[in-house]
This record gives sequence, C-alpha cells and structure tokens, in this order.
Amino acid sequence: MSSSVIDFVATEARFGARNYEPIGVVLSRGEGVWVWDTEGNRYLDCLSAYSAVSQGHCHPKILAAMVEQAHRLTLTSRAFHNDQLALFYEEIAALTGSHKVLPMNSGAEAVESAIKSVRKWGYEVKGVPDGQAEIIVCANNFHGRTLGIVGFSTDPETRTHFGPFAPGFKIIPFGDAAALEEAITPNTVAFLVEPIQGEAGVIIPPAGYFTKVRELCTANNVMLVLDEIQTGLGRTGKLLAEQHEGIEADVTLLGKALSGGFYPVSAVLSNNDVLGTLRPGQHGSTFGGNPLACAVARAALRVLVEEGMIENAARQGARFLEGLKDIRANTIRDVRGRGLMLAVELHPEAGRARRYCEALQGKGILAKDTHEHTIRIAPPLVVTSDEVDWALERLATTLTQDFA
Ligand code: IF1
Repeated sequence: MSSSVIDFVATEARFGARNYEPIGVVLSRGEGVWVWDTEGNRYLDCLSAYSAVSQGHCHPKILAAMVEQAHRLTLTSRAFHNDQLALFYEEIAALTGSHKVLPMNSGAEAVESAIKSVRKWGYEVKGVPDGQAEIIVCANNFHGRTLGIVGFSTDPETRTHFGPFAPGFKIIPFGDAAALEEAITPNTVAFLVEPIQGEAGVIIPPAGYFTKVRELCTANNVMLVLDEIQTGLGRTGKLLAEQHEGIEADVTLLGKALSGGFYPVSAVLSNNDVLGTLRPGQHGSTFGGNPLACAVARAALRVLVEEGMIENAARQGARFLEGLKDIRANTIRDVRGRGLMLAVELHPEAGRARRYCEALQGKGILAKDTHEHTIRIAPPLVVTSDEVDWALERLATTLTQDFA
C-alpha cells in the first residue's frame, strides 16, 4: 500500500464514527461498471453502491442534467413551487402507473413516510381506532437505519441498545402467506415487505407467495407496501420486482437508483387514498422534491428506459446466474438471484465471505459480503456479456480456493 492509501484509511479511522468496516481500497474515480483506486488500479464494481449506481458510475446524461440544473436552481424548499417537481411527478407516475408521489431523500425516509401515511390512512379511511394501527413486517427485513425502522428489525446488530422503540409492529416469517393471514387483525393497516430480501442474503420467496399476499391484503383492506428501494428500477430485470409476480402494490418505495447514485432521492408512490390523507403541514422535508433532485431523478429514469438497462439486467443477470451455477467448487452452498441481484452463499466451513471479497479485490472485482457466508453480486445494469464473463472467470478461480 502506498502512503496515500494508509493516510486515507487511518484518517477515517481516527476521526470517523466506526460504523463501517470497509474493504481496504480507496476509490477516487468511476465510469460505467468500473472504478479506480488512488493508485490507478481498476475494479469491476459488483456492489454498485448497494444498487444505487445501477445506471453506471458518473453516467454522462445524468451528470449533464445535474450540472445544468445546479447552474440554474438547486433548492427552493416546498414553501414555493419549482419548475422540476411537476415534471418529475408526471414522468415517474407515467412510468410506474402510480397516482400519487411523495418525494423524499433517503430510502429510510421513504419507509418512515410510508409508515406515517398508512397509519393515517388506517385511522381516517379504514376506521381503525386512534393509536391502535398495526403494521406487519417480516423477520430478517432490512428497511433502513432510523429508530422507527430498527425498532422492528430482527437483527441484533441493527437494533441492540438503540431502544426504546415504537410499538405497533408485528413480525412474521418471510415467504409464509399463512403466517400473514394469521397475523392480520381488524387493526392491521399495512404489510411492509421487500420483494426479495436484500440484506438477509438475496432471499427469493417461494413462487406464488406474492399472489397470495396480494389476495390477503385486498380481502382484508390492508395496504401492501413493497420496499423496492433495492429491487426496483431494473435491478431484478423488470422495472419493479412486483412485475415478476404479476401483482401491484398499494404503496411502492423507491430510492437508491432513482438518482443513479448522484444524489439522495427517494419516493413513496401510492394510490390516491394513502398519500391523499396527508394535508399541508403534516409531513415534509427541506430537501425533498428539490429541483436538483428532480432533474437528476428525471435523467436517471430516462436513461434507464432509453438505454435498455432493464432488459440488459434481465439478459446479463441470466448469463451471470448460469455462469455462477456452472462453477464447480465445494466452497459453494447455493447460488441465487434475479436479474442483476445475485448472491453466492458459501458453506460455513469455507470460511468467511469477507475473505473471498478481499481475494476478489486482488483480482479486480469489488463485491460485498453479507451475513458471514454470502457474497452479494450486483454490478451496474450496463454491464456487458464480456464483462460478465470476465467476472465469472475471476469468481471461479477465487471460489475454488479455500480460506477456511
Ligand atoms: C447500510 C443492505 C443493501 C434497503 C431497503 C431501505 C433501505 C435499504 C430494501 C434504506 C438500504 C442499504 C443501506 C446500507 C446497506 C444496504 C444494503 F446490505 F443492508 F442490504 F443495499 F444491500 N430499504 N440498504 O436495502 O435506504 O436509507 O440507506 O437510503 O449500510 O445501511 P437508505
């Protein structure tokens, strides 16, 4: 390591809260699927900033939109109108078929906003007695880091010593429609769930699960809130992961790739009823819906569609999954994924996934472990067949090594 690398890492450790343990690479430039470190080494980015950089690093058209808008107007607050918000609303509503949009910034903020909205809907539309609203969530969920959200996490690391937490959440197993049916009461206002559990290790529910979930929610007047912050916007090979199941959520949460990684932009999308309950002064955000965010998001959505990134994610995702399945290595316990949301689960005896990610770094691939034994693979949606094959070669040689 050169002195500059040591300096960046040591200085971060000295001054920063140590809430992360990054892999030992200091990145300074990115273009498309590639990133470069301070020493000029090139890596294929197989994390895409947790799927926020789906359009590829520094996409020139999103960059141009951002720069152009930054020269004109960045922030007005919602105390005044701006000339980008309406266009953002119109375009995202047309793309997703949603009736109403609430713009926020981080993913966690979108989740919190949805929780507030469905509770309000529960009291004012469904007729749940005040203070009694229940929201059902799944074990091993990941919806963000705010207090409201970590309060219904089942991961000890995520929630320990952050309480006391807000009541009103019921936890059921993921992928179990019978458990949902049993958990619903007259006070249930919503079921909040990820279409594919990301942090849990790319867990795909059994076929037919969401069809049944949709039926149960409709039959019981329960809002189905799909957290598509990670799965949405092409990541799984469809615009929204719900399309794989042929269902429609009542509330859809988007974030991450909504800005192509340029800026924090998130949104709650819903039918008229849920967001319709919010009246002036009842919810807001200084930065939510600002013109810079809207201009960036509009460009991010436009290139996703115009440049065929969603179709490419389906095509390259299938190629990547096939290639991973063809790797004969006794370190591998399971390979799974949909579109370009992929994971390789290792046998516990193979050693920690982190060690394999470090070995991959040495071969020019950046990937991230999750839960000790799983390597998550999620390159930008612009990845080519040659790049997939290049990555597969390196994954094959790395996975046949044994770091136990
Ligand atoms: C971290 C994982 C990814 C999310 C879903 C909401 C949010 C996220 C489905 C909150 C955020 C992140 C945040 C990041 C790790 C990460 C992650 F490992 F936890 F699972 F992406 F793979 N809903 N996911 O996945 O969005 O507020 O962060 O904008 O370190 O916390 P945010």
